[in-house]
Amino acid sequence: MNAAIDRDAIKQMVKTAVLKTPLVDVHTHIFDVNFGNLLLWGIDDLLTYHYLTAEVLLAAPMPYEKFWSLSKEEKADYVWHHLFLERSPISEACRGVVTCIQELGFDPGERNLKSIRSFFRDMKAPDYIDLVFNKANVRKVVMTNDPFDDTEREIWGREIHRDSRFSAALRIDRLLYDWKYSCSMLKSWGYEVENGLGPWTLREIRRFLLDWSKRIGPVYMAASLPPSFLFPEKSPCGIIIEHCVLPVGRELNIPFAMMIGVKKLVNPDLRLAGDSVGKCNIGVLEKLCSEYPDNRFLVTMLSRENQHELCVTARKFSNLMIFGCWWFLNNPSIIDEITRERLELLGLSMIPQHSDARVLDQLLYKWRHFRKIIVNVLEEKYLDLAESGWKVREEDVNRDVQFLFGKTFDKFTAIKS
Ligand code: HDL
Ligand code: ZN
Repeated sequence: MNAAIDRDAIKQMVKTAVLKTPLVDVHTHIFDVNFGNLLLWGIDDLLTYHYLTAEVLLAAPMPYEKFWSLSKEEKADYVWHHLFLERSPISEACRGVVTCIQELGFDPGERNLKSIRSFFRDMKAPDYIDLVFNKANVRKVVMTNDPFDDTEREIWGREIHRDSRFSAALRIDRLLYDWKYSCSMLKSWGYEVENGLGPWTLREIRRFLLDWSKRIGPVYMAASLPPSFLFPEKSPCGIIIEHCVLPVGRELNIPFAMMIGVKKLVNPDLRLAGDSVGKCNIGVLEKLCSEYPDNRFLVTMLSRENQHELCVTARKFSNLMIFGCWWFLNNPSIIDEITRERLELLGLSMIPQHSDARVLDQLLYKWRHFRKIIVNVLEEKYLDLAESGWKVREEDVNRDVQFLFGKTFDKFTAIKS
């Protein structure tokens, strides 16, 4: 007869393990202090996050060019007034700001934006990075590094002392999807490339990828891809992936991170907030994983409708690792659903979440909100195990959470943990 299950003890093990395990955030848009103003932080950057831009222009429409002409503080005031004071901040992006304010020791109930702003006036970026990483219990983040961004490229050209908490990722969207532009840029940087993507040009693109990999030491190469992404394809994207990205990935032993399903700028007037979502063809992933067994693929998909088939596909290929509840999926109701189906179909062989943080402070809320959800889901899974007679031990739960919170990623990207 099974010993009585100590349900409270199991719940406590899970909660403790999830809260105390420092995690790796495998995809963000934040930068270490070398990158100056590219690192966004503080209440006004939080309030002008593009998710909130979209939401405030629903609640309180104004002509786009008028909104974009406002200063950052004026935009933040507009968001605060219409989304926090005129109505409850009930959306996930609004709730996130409230959580950040609370995490920083303020009483959000006072609704006092002025006093929160004064806190940031004396704060310095290096100190705030330490504060946020410690409070969010994050041990490492992966940046998004775009060689075609002029500001970023200039900084990488300097002798910089890297912060080991910030890993690099080589982001190649523009190489794949704006070949005319990126061809001209590569030419200006001394690569002998032609529009025609002949053998010599492909060799030079590989040299470009290798040069940048040497410069920034990426843990993966990454690109966001549209719902219509097909492979193989006689397009610049398809040709460059086949003849440049995949060979370089094998040579450097780093994965290609494909973030699939974004429909760029369905409303261009919203700028960064103007992208939308579409379901993609999972067969493309089956083909890539099966035909390139020596490449590894980190994959996240934007459409909720792709999630179950993505889980099933991840069961078929050990060179495929799925990650995160990306962007429009990063909401409690969907995170709960996706995390359950991933644990049920993949066990611990998946990376449950990334923050996609664009503002440093967002690590505070995105991870607090996610930890709350995965505690509930894991409690249920371990209690189910216990009811089947398995002895749930604290050291096992700690080990499992370490897998989910970074060890699996480090192993898949061949990084020493
Ligand atoms: O392409 C990406 O990396 C996306 O995450 C976009 O940056 C998007 O704008 C975003 O911030 N999503 O959370
Ligand atoms: Zn992103």
